[in-house]
Amino acid sequence: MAIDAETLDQLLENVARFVRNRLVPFEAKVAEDDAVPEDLKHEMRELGLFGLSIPEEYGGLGLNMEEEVRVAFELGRTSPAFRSLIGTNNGIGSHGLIMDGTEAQKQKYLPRLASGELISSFALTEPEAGSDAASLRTSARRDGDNYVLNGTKRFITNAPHAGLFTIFARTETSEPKGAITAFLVEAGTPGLSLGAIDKKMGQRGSHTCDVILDNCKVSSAAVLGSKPGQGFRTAMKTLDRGRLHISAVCVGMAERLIADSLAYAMERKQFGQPIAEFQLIQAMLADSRAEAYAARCMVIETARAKDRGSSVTIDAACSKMFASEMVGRVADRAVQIYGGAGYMADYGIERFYRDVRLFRIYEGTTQIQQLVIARNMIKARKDAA
Ligand code: COS
Repeated sequence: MAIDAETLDQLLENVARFVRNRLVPFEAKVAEDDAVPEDLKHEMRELGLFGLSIPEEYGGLGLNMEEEVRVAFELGRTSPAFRSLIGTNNGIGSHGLIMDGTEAQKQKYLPRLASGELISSFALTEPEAGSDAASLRTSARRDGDNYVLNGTKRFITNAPHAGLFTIFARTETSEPKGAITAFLVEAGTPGLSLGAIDKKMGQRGSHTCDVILDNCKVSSAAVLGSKPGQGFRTAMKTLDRGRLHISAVCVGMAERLIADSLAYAMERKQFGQPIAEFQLIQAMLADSRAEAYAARCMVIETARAKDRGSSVTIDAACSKMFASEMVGRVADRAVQIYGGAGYMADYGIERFYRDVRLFRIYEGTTQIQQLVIARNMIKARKDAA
């Protein structure tokens, strides 16, 4: 469902102001403390940021995809740790439930996810199943009306804060991919425990850890959508959407880095003039601007196609591949424009340079996006023949 243009403009303005006035000043502190302050989390809840894409009937803002990516452009303009906090509730942690959950499951969890009272986590990746998600080994053994889960999930975003996990596990059937089932498992369920918080290259303030399942017993009511064997499709559909959201965050981050680089280049003088007057600096600014604009157009266009009900598997993968690689180049040029200052922690540019590296890896590496794009092109051609 879409909101009216005036409400959207107001929301975008509020988010932009919040990012500028409340989040940007805390970027360095969040990285240093490796934590988002509680009062900022509270303000994010007040703004409705945890429920951007959750339908209104469950307490969210009910944004459609285009509206959501426009908000993500704004949220992208600061440290990704802030966006990451609300990212799972708006994306991979809630959309499996929205698309495939039963009405009872939606009623039970979505309102609390929308308000931010509950944080969600999407537990697909395992030590031996990253890109090859279908090879996951976590098992779900039927035991009367229950399932008993065993296995380890790795690098699970927001797991240390999560109240609700979507756990993908293999139920016993003969077909390998068809045997994967998604379970809604609440934190505190006996047999579910967490590993230590991972130490990462960047994105400090956003946390990941292992989720360990040791004879974790859940009732069959925990099967997402109630029908076992649908989990892999749910995961793939969820990632289609998540990839588009991440692409929008990459665009916002690139735009921030370009604005900072431009301001610095106009301020910094060498050889008697601002370095922005030098054509070699201008070339870097122009390349970054053009690439960020291209990514913005891709994201908007794909979001509109999704809102029209078209399949966007290829275009979401194209957007994720292009936007995440693009922001890596933009961050690299930003360090170069800042020169020595770009390498120094005080200026924050090196922090963003480390932060953006993750965009090319999570929710499917660039290589997985290439594979998704090409395979689906071939499939479409075969289907048409
Ligand atoms: N939407 C709906 N269904 C989809 C789909 C999508 N986007 N993509 C695949 N499926 C379905 C297929 O139609 C197929 O169903 P059928 O068996 O009924 O035909 C099934 O899922 C298996 O698909 P496929 O054979 O393509 O699976 P593969 O194991 O060969 O490859 C990739 C799937 C590599 C694309 C998948 O494993 C993947 O995305 N890996 C990356 C995982 C990832 O992003 N991890 C990041 C961590 S999560 S934050």
